[in-house]
Amino acid sequence: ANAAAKRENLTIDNENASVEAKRVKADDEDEGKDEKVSDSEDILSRFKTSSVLNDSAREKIAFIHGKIDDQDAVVIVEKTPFREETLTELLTGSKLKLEMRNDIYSSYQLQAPPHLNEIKTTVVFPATEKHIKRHQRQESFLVEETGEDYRSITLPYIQTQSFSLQWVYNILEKKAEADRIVFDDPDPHVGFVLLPDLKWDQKQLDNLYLIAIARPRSIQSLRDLTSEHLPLLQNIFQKGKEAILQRYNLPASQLRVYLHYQPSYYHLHVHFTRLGYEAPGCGVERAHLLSDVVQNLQTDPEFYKTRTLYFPLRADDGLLGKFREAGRI
Ligand code: GTA
Repeated sequence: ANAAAKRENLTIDNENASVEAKRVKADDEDEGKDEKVSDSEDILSRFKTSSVLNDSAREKIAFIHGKIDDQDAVVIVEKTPFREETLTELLTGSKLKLEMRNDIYSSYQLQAPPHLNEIKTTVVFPATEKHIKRHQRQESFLVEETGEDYRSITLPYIQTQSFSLQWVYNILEKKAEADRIVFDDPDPHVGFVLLPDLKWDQKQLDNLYLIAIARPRSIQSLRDLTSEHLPLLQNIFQKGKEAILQRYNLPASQLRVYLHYQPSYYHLHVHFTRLGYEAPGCGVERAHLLSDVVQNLQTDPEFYKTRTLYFPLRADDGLLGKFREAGRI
């Protein structure tokens, strides 16, 4: 295709905190011509499904493993929340197919126009074995990790087995997602980049999800934090909250700000999610509130180096195998 790639540039209107989507053309050579041209739009036409790794009727999400040109891929499809500002159009502008009627009750299949019936889709391609495994439905086990376990079991494992951080460096170096950045503090010691998380389509604030990626590259996780990092953490907390208030008109009292332990990606980052939204991984067994982390480090500079931390690991996680081999579970 000779046409240019397009991207969705979503902006939030501060005044009424409603989200407004604006289509921006990266190259306007083909104005008004072919809509289906960028990589992301035709990559799935070559997708051959191998298996459904996991799905949830309640969350309306499915994780699918397949191949694209004989290479592994993972596709995540997720039905998105309703948007208040399009509900009227959805009800008045759709076709209704009657399923049953009984007295004052009736049920229908509503056939919505395509622009009100979008499915958020994430493609991981080429995907590694680890990407495929981590989306598979599986039992989890709670692990108890002492500071010594971290040094002797976890650290050697994550040094060899972690996901690539290329996407993180691309963001920090503005090689990817530069147009999505909400706030950027360039300071090499306390700076960070705040931007929408991959999981958020930015269409509504109900499931707001941003991540703040720290500029220093040497902090892998909560375990590396000491009181020396308090200025960085406080800067992320303060400026992150201010940027979200300014851009989305959401006060700090509406936010859940936390770190994961274990994270999937071992480069320090902080999750900012809407309080009312049950984001994946926001449970007590994995999320550590940033305000607690700050207080713990103020009380004990070595808190996270010495304390026993608890977290769930999936049955086929290699790290769980290492804890088993060491007789720690
Ligand atoms: N902006 O390229 C990226 C990108 N990547 C590769 C990851 N993230 C990205 N954000 C941007 N661009 O919140 C985000 C992730 C995550 C954060 C890393 O960075 O979405 P973490 O290291 O603590 O890892 O945080 P976490 O939270 O475990 O991430 P993971 O494993 O991706 O998600 C946890 C659970 O969420 C999964 O088990 C699954 O149930 C669910 N999930 C995963 N991906 C999706 C998805 N695309 N849509 C919906 N649910 C998903």
